[in-house]
Amino acid sequence: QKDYKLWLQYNKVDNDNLKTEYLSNIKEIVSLGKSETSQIAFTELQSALDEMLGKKFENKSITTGDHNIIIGSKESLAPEIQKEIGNFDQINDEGFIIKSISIKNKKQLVITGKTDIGVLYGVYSFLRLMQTNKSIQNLNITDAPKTNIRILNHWDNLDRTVERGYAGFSLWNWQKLPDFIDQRYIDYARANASIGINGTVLTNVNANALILTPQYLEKVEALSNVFRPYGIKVYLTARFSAPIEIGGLKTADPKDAQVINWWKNKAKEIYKRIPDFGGFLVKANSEGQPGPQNYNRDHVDGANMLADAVAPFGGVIMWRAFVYSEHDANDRAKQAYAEFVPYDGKFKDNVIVQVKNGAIDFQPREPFHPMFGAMPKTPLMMEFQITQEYLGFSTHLVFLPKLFQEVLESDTYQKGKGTTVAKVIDGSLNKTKLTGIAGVSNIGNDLNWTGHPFAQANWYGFGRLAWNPYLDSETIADEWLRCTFSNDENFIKPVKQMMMQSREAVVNYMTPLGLHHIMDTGHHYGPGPWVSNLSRPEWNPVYYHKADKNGIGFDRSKTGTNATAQYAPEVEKMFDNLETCPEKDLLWFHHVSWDYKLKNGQTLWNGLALKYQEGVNQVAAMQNIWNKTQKYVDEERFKEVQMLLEIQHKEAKWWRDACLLYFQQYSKKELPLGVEKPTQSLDYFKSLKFPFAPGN
Ligand code: BDP
Repeated sequence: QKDYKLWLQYNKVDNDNLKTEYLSNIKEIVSLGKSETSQIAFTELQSALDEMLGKKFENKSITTGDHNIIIGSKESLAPEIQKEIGNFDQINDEGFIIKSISIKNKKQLVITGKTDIGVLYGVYSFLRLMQTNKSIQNLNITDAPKTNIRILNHWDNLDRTVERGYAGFSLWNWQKLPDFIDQRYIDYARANASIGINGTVLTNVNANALILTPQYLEKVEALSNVFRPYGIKVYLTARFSAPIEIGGLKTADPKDAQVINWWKNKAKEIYKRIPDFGGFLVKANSEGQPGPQNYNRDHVDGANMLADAVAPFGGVIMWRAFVYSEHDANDRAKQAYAEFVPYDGKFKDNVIVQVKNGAIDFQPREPFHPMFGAMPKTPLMMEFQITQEYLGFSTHLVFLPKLFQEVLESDTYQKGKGTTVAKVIDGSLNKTKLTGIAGVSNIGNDLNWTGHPFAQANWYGFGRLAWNPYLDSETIADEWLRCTFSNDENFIKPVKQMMMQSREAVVNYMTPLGLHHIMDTGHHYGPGPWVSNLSRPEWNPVYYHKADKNGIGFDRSKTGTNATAQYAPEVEKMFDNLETCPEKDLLWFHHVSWDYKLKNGQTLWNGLALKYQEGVNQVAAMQNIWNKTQKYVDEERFKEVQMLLEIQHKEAKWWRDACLLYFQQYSKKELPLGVEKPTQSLDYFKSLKFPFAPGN
């Protein structure tokens, strides 16, 4: 099945000139490495070339003729080849060099790196060139990842349900592990390696301590053995109260000697099985999860205690900053910053604080999190959400790298103009040694992995941006389309355009002009701006939009909660001032009247209504584009995407109508010309219930 193969389709090269070029440049393959990883690299190259060029190459151990591909790590290369490659110091341990060289007047193409993993990444990169129909003559490519930890966070439970998962059940079959190794584990590792992902947290942040018992660790060990040759380390979530739940202790106080000892021994036990175990991801004192504060200790105490336990083995602690308390609900957006920034410089070296891209929670659009750039003495890692919890699940086509790029490019101004979030994340700004990007996975056991065929692009794009946070999302879309579907320009151009506009479309039909968190209760599926009855105020949509007869929006400026003061002065000023606050963030930072004049001269009410309509129109335009692609796409994926876009269009209208009818109660104004009239009543929309929405 095509969509199972993801972006590794290796379609036949049907351009004759190109095929001739490829074949004349690849006469033989010489693979020098001996490791399992080297074997994987060779096999990948061999089978990909077979599929693309219809020729099966054997592994020749020596080079006699010219125009061979030589793959192997630095130390496996003959000295004269090493010399031709030049400076290996330009790359780190995971980097690679692809270079056309001349040895004794014979042209050769070398794919090398300092390690076999680097070579494997080089092979995937080389194959991507061919998959995107690029020339392979005279190559000289040096590339290395800009972050250390490029990791998927699986919110997978031990019963195989996936929190916020919309692509079926968890891949991990704990019941059959460790003895049964599903082919899927191998395919998963290969797909990740092909985009440079080097870590996976197997379990949900809302953790279950059972995973740390010997019975489960044996299963984790089996998975880590599968992933290792692909350069992927396994990590687990640590439930802070595990010493009580599975250790029989009376407390989990991080300053208690027995507790400290328990974690030390647990770490020892894990590393005995899994010598390259990555470490722990921890959600503590957040949304009811246990943590150090239960014992009047703080995040530093908790994180450092665990850090000490894994430090002797080279492990890291990824400590999440996603915290907000019901006792201080005046502005949830301010709480993580308020709680964590005072801890700057207090964490151990092997702790990295994991921060969501925005201060609320994975909305279709959020301004960048004010913590980025504000903790110069603490490694911060990015947490993006690949699964579309608030963006239409796996039903809506939304190309997320556009969102990711917007965040990474945001200028924090923390060290003057140009101090972008990307520079915080890759460590270049503050010379941070430990760096990383996490993505909450959208993968499940659906045949196509991600539910929506285009959601594969979000997994792909996440990996590419984790490798290089400066990549352009349009380049990523282009690559992905070519590798996944076709190189035909008549297909690429319009479909790329469809992907590129899909992010703005979802913002427009769900939460335009800075609105946020108005999704329905619990499952976050569909509109629920009216919801006001949840026990914690900051769980209710009304808390976020604050619509009343005077207007709409959350005043976070200095006349309101003053959340803007958490940004650097330049950014604070920009957001604070109505004149300079970007309209895309308007209602995030300001409560403005229904008659407020937007830059295009429309009143806020009319502008808002027109944005909702624009979102619907954009989805219709996406449908138009897709409907013309039939001849470039296999029947199955064509139809799937077509049906999904049809649902997306229906649901975009649902969002528009439900939200506008609801807000209209306050604005008391007619819908402007150009906005379609709702065909249902507000009561109808309110009556819709989704008790079985997935991923809850
Ligand atoms: C929210 C999700 C919830 C997660 C939480 C988290 O609704 O399921 O547990 O974030 O990130 O987005 O911890």
